Amino acid sequence: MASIPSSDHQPINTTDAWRALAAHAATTVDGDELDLTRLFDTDPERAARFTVEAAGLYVDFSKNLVTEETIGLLADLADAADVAAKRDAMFSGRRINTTEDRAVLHTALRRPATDVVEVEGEPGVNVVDEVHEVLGRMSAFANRVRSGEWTGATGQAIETVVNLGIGGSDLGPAMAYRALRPFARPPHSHWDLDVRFVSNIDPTDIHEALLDLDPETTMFIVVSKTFSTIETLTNAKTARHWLVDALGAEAVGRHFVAVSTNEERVADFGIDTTNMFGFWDWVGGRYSVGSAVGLSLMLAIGPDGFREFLSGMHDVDLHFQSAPAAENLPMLIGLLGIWYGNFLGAETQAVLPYSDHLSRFPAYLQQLDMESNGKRVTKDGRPVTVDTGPIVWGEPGTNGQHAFYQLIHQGTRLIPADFIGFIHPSDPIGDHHDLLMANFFAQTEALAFGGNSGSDESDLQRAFPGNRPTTTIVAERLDPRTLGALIALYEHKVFTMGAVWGINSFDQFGVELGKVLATAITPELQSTSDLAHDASTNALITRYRNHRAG
Ligand code: G6Q
Repeated sequence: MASIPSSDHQPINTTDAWRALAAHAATTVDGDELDLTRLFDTDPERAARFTVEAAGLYVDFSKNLVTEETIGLLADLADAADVAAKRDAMFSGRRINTTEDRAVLHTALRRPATDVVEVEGEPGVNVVDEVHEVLGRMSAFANRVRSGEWTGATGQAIETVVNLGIGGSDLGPAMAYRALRPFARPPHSHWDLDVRFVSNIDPTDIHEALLDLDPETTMFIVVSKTFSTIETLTNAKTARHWLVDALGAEAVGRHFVAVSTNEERVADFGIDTTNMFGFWDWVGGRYSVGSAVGLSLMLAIGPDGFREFLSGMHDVDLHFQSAPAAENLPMLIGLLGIWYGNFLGAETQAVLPYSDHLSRFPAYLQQLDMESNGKRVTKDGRPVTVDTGPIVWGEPGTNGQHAFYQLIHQGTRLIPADFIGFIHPSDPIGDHHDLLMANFFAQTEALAFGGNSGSDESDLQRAFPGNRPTTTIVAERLDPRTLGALIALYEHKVFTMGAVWGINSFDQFGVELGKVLATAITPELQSTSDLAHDASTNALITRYRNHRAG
């Protein structure tokens, strides 16, 4: 097992770097030195100096509440926490997920075939070879389905793919499919391969997904790392009944494939393991969209599109590994998160994509960030001494503008926000895109510089104080490569923050608790046995039982 870096044995807030930032925060806030209007007025070069471009992403940090000194001190903090050494340990296959004794190698999923990476303690096994072997099988399969060569049991081509998975086995491909739908038409075909995602155990989810589908042209991908998740297995059983009722049991092999690390359970479920695509324990669920978990995405956008998506991730991996902290996009975004969360009192982080295709991106980042850094114990088992992961939330613009932006503009809380926009529209129609982007630029301007300030009371109601921090991320267009880059940007942002706090960003015991608790209550709902919960839970279950029976 990888040893815990010595920097993690010292509480981060007792380091000189942390104290220097605390002192800097006190003087700059009290001295009103973080006033964006003044910072821009006194430094005509500010926009240029606080903008970094890498991997196709143009990121303007200048509307953040920072000076060059702040960035220098944050870089010192990254040094004190050994972020670069921890990053290198992750990329090289060290078992940095110490509670589960696992390597963390989602970055190996997007490496070129010529690279070599071995998991610590497993010499001689190049995981990159294994990755490319599975990618090759996925590509061959995707080509067969997309060309119509793979047929269902009655000889018809597949027109709809239903992904059955939850959490990390759903959010990544669901978000990415929504983002890249304009790239989803198989060449020479007359139909768009429709991909649907069923995750919730609520029967409505699968009911509505199957309502208008034809079993003869439908394929199910059961995605579960463990192949023991109750939601996914329940949905998979329901889907199998639906198919078998229509086409008979012998049809299952043509209509079901699996993505999992657990071959035995896949076989027990009745899926032919030649139609199974594997991945590895060193790929965490929320980091798995670049593995076979992304099979539904590959079926939609094709193997070439999927490889572009992986290349975008790899571009950011290389940048994260090589750029100095002050020019390193994921590190900067992560360190700004530390600045706002730990020194300026922000509790949340908004993510506001100006693209309807990114409507699931905030939810995706919510899992990535909150499941990774929602931790209260450091890697060496002591309670943390500072606040950790922020609450991540957001909605696409301009919808959010007509809803919650009020609070960001005029509320009492500090809400740092990332704005994400594109030069070219995914779906060019009239002047929609210019109108969208006019709002995008106007919002960050108003948040930074405010307006309408007056002195009498009615003016105050209408005044916008400004000085609300934003980071603006602009890319040419939302294509597979750009989406890959955006995902890796945030993965490594989350890594950076976890590394500074000295926590393990790669386990998720909180998620696992939910799986255990519900399993205990399910039989109680279907019996009249005595209940031994707290009084509230007993009363709720009893009411449910009585009213269900009624
Ligand atoms: C992700 C989490 C969690 C997980 C789901 C599904 O990092 O661990 O969201 O992905 O609980 O698990 P399975 O893939 O094992 O079904």
